[in-house]
Amino acid sequence: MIRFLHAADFHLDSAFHALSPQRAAERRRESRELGARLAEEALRRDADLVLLSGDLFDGTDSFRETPEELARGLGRMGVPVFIAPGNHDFYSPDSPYATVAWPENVYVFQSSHVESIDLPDLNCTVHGAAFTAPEQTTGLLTGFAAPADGRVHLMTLHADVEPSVPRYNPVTKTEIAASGLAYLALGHVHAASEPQKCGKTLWAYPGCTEGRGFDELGDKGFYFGTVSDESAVTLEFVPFARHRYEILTVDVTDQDPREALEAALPKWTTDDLYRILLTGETDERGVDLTALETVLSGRFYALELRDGTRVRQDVWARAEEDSLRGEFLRRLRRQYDAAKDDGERENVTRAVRFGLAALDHRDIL
Ligand SMILES: [Mn+2]
Repeated sequence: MIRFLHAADFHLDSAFHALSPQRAAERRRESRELGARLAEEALRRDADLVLLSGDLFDGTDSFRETPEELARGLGRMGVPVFIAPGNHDFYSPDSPYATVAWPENVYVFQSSHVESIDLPDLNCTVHGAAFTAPEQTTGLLTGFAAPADGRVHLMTLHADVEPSVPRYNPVTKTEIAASGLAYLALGHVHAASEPQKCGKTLWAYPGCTEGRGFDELGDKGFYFGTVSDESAVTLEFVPFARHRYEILTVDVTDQDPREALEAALPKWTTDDLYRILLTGETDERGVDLTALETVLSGRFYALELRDGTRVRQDVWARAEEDSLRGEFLRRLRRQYDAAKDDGERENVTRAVRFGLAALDHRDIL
């Protein structure tokens, strides 16, 4: 039996634009420890080989320490490691794959033709190919068929399965079924896919190892797999991200916003980045986002609060009053009813709150 670790899309040295400069620098520093952390996992799980399916670096101009640090980590694994460069980290003479000294156990595919490396001790052949430019419009798997030689055949590729536009190594399910591979280890899609079968070939995307924004939510990690001598594959998803991005919507109607929010949160959030949207109805004072943020921010790695609440119906009810307040509410009610979208309604809601606060000589939140 062969035990393998399959990971992809590290995107090391990503800019993390949405974070504070301090947090962004911290996350880039942390991300450089990924190789060492993965090595620990590979050793602890007794992996026989490691498949890395591209986009390990976010760009071709990464800091020099980043690939050096990754090379050191992968060297510590002590087992064969195969890298198939992707569109962000395509192989070229200037790429870190060519300019950094990679340890002997690391094999980087360099050409846009499938190469095959035999591992006789494991009765296994590992196939792979590289992006050599930011785009690869023809499929690298096209025409490939592993020989029926009794060996276990694995492949690592950065690829897009049945894409609408063929820019990133388009691969068809028919080609996967015809490949004769036991496992096709893919990279490129940042959400982990379920293991899928085409013919006798299992394939999967492990997704990225760390989310980088609110479009990459929840657990991120890698696949750990086994292949039997008969080429039967099992896969286990291993959550591995240091920080998760989560979006939470909390209805604060008739509740203290802080209590409603705390009730909706899981226990451990200190390592995670949260976007919390408050919805529902509030009185004319609305929600004090700044105060909420002050008391809660320590519970998160980063917190972003958004106010999507509406003013309660009984606030509008006073539009009937024959007073400045009534006149003000009547005018805004007309604007609210005529609003074309949520954004406009939010603006009117804000105007109601500010206006009523001014009329009552209250401080606005
Ligand atoms: Mn990619």
